[in-house]
This record gives sequence, C-alpha cells and structure tokens, in this order.
Amino acid sequence: MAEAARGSVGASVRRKEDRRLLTGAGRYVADLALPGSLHVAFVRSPHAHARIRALDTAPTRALPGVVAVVDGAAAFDRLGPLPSFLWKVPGPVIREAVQPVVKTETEPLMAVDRARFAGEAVALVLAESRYVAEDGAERVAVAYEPLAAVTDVAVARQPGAPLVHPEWGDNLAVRVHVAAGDVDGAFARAACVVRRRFTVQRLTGVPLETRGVVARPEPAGGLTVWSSTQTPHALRDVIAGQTGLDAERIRVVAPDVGGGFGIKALVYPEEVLIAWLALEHGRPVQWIEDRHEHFLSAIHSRDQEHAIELALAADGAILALRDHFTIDMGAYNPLGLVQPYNSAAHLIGPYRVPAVEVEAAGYVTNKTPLAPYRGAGRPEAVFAMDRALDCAARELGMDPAELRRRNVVTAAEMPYDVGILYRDGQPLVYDSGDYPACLEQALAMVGYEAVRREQPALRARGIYRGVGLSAYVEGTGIGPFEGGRVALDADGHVWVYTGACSQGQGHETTFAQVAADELRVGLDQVTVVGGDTAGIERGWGTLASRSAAIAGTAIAGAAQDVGARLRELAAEMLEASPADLELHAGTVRVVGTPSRSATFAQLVARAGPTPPAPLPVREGGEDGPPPPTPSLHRGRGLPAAPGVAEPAPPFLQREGGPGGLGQHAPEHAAVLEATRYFEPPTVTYANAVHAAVVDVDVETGAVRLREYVVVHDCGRVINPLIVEGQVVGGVAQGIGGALLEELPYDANGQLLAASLMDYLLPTAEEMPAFALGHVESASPRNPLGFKGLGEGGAISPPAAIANAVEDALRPFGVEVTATPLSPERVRALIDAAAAREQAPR
Ligand code: MCN
Repeated sequence: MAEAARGSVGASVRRKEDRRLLTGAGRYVADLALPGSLHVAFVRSPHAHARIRALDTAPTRALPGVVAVVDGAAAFDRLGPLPSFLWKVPGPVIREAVQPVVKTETEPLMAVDRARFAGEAVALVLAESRYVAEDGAERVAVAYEPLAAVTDVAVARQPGAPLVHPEWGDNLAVRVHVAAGDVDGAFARAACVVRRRFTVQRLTGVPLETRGVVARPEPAGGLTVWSSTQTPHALRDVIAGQTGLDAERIRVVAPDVGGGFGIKALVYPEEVLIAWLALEHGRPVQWIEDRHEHFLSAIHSRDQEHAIELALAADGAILALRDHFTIDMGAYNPLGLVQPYNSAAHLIGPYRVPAVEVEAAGYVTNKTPLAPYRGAGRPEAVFAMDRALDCAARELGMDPAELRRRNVVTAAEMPYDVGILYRDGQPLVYDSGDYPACLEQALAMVGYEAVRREQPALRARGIYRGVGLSAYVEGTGIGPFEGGRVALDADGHVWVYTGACSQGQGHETTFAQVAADELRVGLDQVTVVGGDTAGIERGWGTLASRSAAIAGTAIAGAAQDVGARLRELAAEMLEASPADLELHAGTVRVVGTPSRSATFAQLVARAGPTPPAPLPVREGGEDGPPPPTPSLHRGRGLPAAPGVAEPAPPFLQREGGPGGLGQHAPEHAAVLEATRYFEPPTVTYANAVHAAVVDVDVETGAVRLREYVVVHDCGRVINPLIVEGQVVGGVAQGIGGALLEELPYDANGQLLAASLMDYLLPTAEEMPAFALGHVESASPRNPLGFKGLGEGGAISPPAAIANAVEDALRPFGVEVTATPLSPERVRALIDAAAAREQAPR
C-alpha cells in the first residue's frame, strides 16, 4: 500500500484557511464593493403588533439619491409570500406516526397590513448610498394603529388572547406528541417521582459578521448573489421561485462567512428582496445588516418551558419520563417541527428510559421569529433532563454521578433502540458509542471525587464550590443529501466543491484531508471551495452538524472515483494492470517499481471523454426533496450557469493567494472529475459528557467557572485540532447561555437587549480552564465512520453549570430552575431559599 499522505484523516493539521482569515485577508460580503452599487435600508416596525393604516413615501422619494421605495404591499404583489422552508412540513412517516399540528402562515417578505413584531420590515429604501438610504428610511411616515401585543406563552395560549395570525383562530403554531412504553404504569409503581418546571431563556447567536447580501445582474439576464448564508443552494432556489428567474441562471456564493451558528441557515426576506431589486433596477444592490437590526430581525432561539416528570425505582433506575413543554415561537415559525421535535427526540439522551411521553407545543407571540441556533432544541431538552436527574438524585439520597452511572446505556447495548422516531422519520436507534466510558473519563478528568471530598472544608471557609454534570446524545449528519465534486486541473491540482460551506468550521482543511487521503496527495495539492452554487449543482448547506458525515462522505466517494479513473489512465500509459498501481504523492506508480510512474498532470492530459459509470444513490428520503440524480460533470471548467458571467472581483486561489469573493473555478479548466451525492440512511448519534466546577460568591451571586471538562465522541475524527476548537467554541456559547445571555421583552413587546451594551456575550474573562477527552466510536452509518460535533459543545453547558451552581449552594437548599444564572438571579435564589427556610411550616 502507498504510505498515507501527511495531513490525512486523523491528523491535527493546522487550518489551511487561517493564514487568510487571521491576517485580515478574508473577504466577506461587506468587502465586495461593486461599482455602481445601490444600497438598501429597511424601515422596521417600532411596534410589536400594529395595523399599518398608511405609508407616506413622498418625502423619501423627494430626497436626492433615492432610487425607489418599496412597501410590503408592493413587494407582496410582485413576489408573493416567503415560501415554506425546507423541513417546515413533516414527512409522511412523521405525519402518520405522531400526527403533529404544523400551521403554515403566509409570511410576507415585508409586513403588508399588520406588523407582528418590533423590527419587522415594513418598507425598504433603495438609494445611491447607504447614507441616503438610511436618511430616506427615516422619512417614511408610517401610520400605525398599535394593537395589543401578546408577549408570552402563558397569555398566548389563553382563549381570547390577542391573535398573531387571526386567520388561525388561536396562537398554537405547532404541536407534537411522541410516546413509547407504559408511562402511566411506570409512574404508578415508581419509588420516587420528581416533578419540576424548568425554563430556558430566549437568546440568539451573535456572529462576528452580521447578515449581508449583494446581488448583481449579469449581462445575459442572469444574477449573481453573494450572501452571508449557510445555505446557498436553498437561497438560489427560493430566489428562483420568488422572482421567476430560472435557477440555472442564478449563482449564489457564500464567500468567507464570519460565523452563522444556525442564524444564517434560513432564507431571509432581505435576501430575496435584494436579489429582486438587482434584477428590477439592472444594477448591483447591497444590504449589510447592522448589529441592532441583527438583534431585532435575525432569528432568536431557545425560549422553552418544561414541565418534566421522572419516575424512578428505589435503586435509581429510571422507569419513565414525561415532559410537556412549550416554545415561544415569536411571530412566525419558519422551520415548523424542527425545534420542538429536536427537543422531544433528545430528552432521553444517553439514559435507559423504558417509557416516555413528550408533548411539545409552540405558540406564536409578537416577538422576533424563533428557529434553531447551535444545538437546535437539544440544550433545552438536556437542561430539563439533567436538572431533573440531579433533583431525583437528591430525593433518592444518591450522588448525581452514581445516578447517571446506573442509567447510561452501555456499549454492549448498541445499537440501542430508543423506541421512538427521529425527525427524519427513521427509528431512533443509537448506532454506536460508549457512554459509560465517557462518563468515567469525565469524572476522572474533573477530579469529581476530590471536589466532593474538599467541599465540607471549603464551605467551612466560606468557599461554595460545586461540581455539575450533563450528558447528551445528538443526532448529527441529517440528510437528505450533500454532494462532493472533485476535479483535477491541468496541473494535477485537486479542487473540491461541495454544497456545505464553512462559517468558521475549517472545511477547507478537513475536506482537503479527506480528499488528500483518498488521492494520496499532500494537503497543499487540494483546494476546497464550499458554498458556490456554480461549483456543484445541488446542495443542502452547513447546519445540523452534518457536513463531516454527509459532505465528507460524498467528497471521499468522488475522490475515490477520480482515483479509479487515474489508475485506468495510468494503466494504459504505463502498460500495467490497474491492480498493480498505487497513488503516491500526486503520481500513479507501479507497486514495487516506483520509477514507472505518471504524474496527475500527465494523466489529466491523457484524460478522454469517457465518463465513469454512474454512481448508486439510495432511493427515498423522508423529509427532503426527491433524491438528486447522480451527476458527473465532464468537460472543461465549471458548469457555469447560462447567462452568468464570471464575476470580476478577486477570487479564491490556492493557498497563499489572496482570499476572495466569488470562489472561483480553477485557473486551468478541469478535465477529470467526479461528483457524488451521499444520502445517509438516517442520522448518526454523537455524544458527550460535560463536567463543570464552579465557585459561587454567596454575597454577590457571582458564579466563577473554575474548570470545564468535555469528553466527547464524534466517531472517527478527521482533525482533532479542529474538533477541539469546535468543542471549545461551542462551550463558550453554552457558557453565555448559562450565565449571561438573554433577550428579555417588556409587556409591550419591546426587546430590552438589542445591542451589545445590553446583551452580554462571554469573553475570555469568563472562560475557565478546559480539558477535553476523546472517545472514538466509528459510526456504521457512513463508510468513514464520521459523526458530527459542530453543535455539541453548546448543548450541555447550561445544564452542567446549573447543576454545579446548585451543588455549590446545597447548604442553602437552592434549586435552579432557569438560566441565565446572573448574579442577580443567584442572589434571588439564595434569598428565596432562606425565606422558605424561615417560613413557618
Ligand atoms: N470534524 C472532524 N471530525 C469529525 C466531525 C467533524 O474533524 N468526526 C470537523 C468537520 O470536518 C468540520 C468541523 O469539525 O470541519 C465541524 O463539523 P460538523 O460537526 O460536521 O459540523 P458542520 O461542519 O456541518 O458545521 C455546522 C455546525 C453547526 S450546526 C453550527 S450551529 C456551528 C458549528 O458547526 N456553527 C459554527 N460550528 C461553528 N463554528 C464556527 N466557527 N462558526 C459557526 O457559525
């Protein structure tokens, strides 16, 4: 066998993209200054709920430099409502099995006669500069008739509550009921029953780069759109559907993107409107979101309230779990079942739960719409479950670690059938993993026993130290598909195109590792281009921790095909049998006679027109569109969309070159390439155990994180360094959710934290000492054994930290029911516990 190339799968190589990104050479949408651009500013509703009586745009139109003013009604007449998004409508299996309620509203691109949340766009101003556009937006006089706003679920669910979508008759947006086993029987015979309510606050992802979109009409009637998006192919298709322009004439590029975290996984009205304006006015048009707009109009997340019940036997064995939870969906529910079903399906986690019943109900309110943010329903579920377990441990007089030890599914039980369906309609069966090993390793790494031993002495000195645990299992790598296209240029350089696109996850490195491994080349011989619809015909995007498992697999397959073709060509050229050939460092050589070899470049020059055999693709797919046709692009260069001219701005080149927008075809046309789409049979289940050690200052309520341990399993690891970065980044966001971040509203539906002055993000100051441990259980659900982990770090911190805080405050009898654990809230918990203690019984 050929020796493995340096930088192959499993190696902690440094990120190829970092030279560009860390030296300021990254190019983001806002860097794209196209000559002749027009600029957009949006007029946004100051009211949470209001009828729009009239709009006077004359003063704006009179302003020099204003090109057009478009209100919601005009946009609706021309473009119709925003279409239902991917996954909004559950697939047939889920529909039949759990009969969910999923109401679809007509979401206009801008409010037409009614504004449903403060920050909803009601009009836009197109002008020669951003300054003029902003001035013009201020002059649009909107006659609002304020309506009663519904700002919390407790009100929204009452009969007679103000209606966000009057045509529905109530505010229920989505409901799902998932059950397995004899829940009532288990509760009837339980030795211990725990019933608690837990709240996870509304918060959001705050990427360094806000949203932004630039659209340019092309001479022959096409359109190029650059957007800070996680889903360029979906955006292309929505723009096509809304504007009537053929999808083949639209090229969407996600250039360097400065963080997405799920917030940029949706197609937003602004993206469609900018694309349409460019077509209408025949000039490039751009809009860059400001931070205030981001807080008001990009999606929010979490915002769940759980009423959870656990039934346990005297020895601590979990007998049943019941949870009824609500979600405050805000004004629209763009992703239907995703959030509620994800929470429902992830409650059980790594624990053996023989009977389960979950009901999730999402209600619309006059707040910013809600959709997945890193973790997508899992942090909420894990918070409810791991908090309930700690409460149960206390009632049973058992240590929380011991209770978990008794309930985690063992490696011998894999594959483990949870007994319900996953969101993709497939049975929820854990594919592999060693949960006890992760738990024991985490306990050892955090020095669990030592913390326990030291607690009494520390408390005697006024130091309230606590240790908290949380564990999750996460369905990662959801379908329906992702593609990889691998092409060699005339120099033998390897170009990889995929519908997955990085917002900071390091795809340019990890996917290069995958392709380099298959083709036995060095990493510098591979360039990865994600997020360009001209690079690969179909794509789903980067979300749901899916890229390694799905795109990685597709890329490996396409690289194998290219490798096979190279061997065929070399066999002819070297007059050898393909079986006697091996790939080695950019050549194909005869095994045992390395002097008989051909370089990739020589073989590319010989490549004939015969396409490789079509590749098998699994049929069906529960929730997605019809499976993609296996496609093998042949011929010279990228399949440029008809009518789409190559963009003029600087382009991504091989390493060392300038970064660029409009990631671009290789300089030399590709003549040897293959494309594969991978459709997974279902998700693969990653898992982790988190442990936090905190000190709580009982005078001020301040929580100081001393130590944070994560032992995780994401299957076979492509790049341990990147994986660690992903985990630590996720934990940082989780710490924000546990201690700092919150989007409170007042009773009128005004967001009270709509700037970075009010919305507290974690900084280096809050970061504890980290220790990470890896356990690798390859997934049997894709050939390379990958599982996802991009979200994982963010899932468990609120639960682990809340458990640690409660543990620290044990002498006070405090019970933590909500996050964030701000000093104020911690003090209030201590005071409330003291008041309870003093109250006559
Ligand atoms: N990886 C690996 N080995 C594995 C699994 C993953 O080396 N066994 C690598 C992957 O190749 C990839 C990274 O780790 O480079 C994350 O992989 P994966 O778990 O497949 O997740 P995605 O690439 O699909 O990224 C999405 C995920 C999500 S859903 C959110 S939200 C999130 C996240 O990634 N948003 C992020 N991580 C983020 N990181 C940054 N910097 N910015 C964001 O917006």
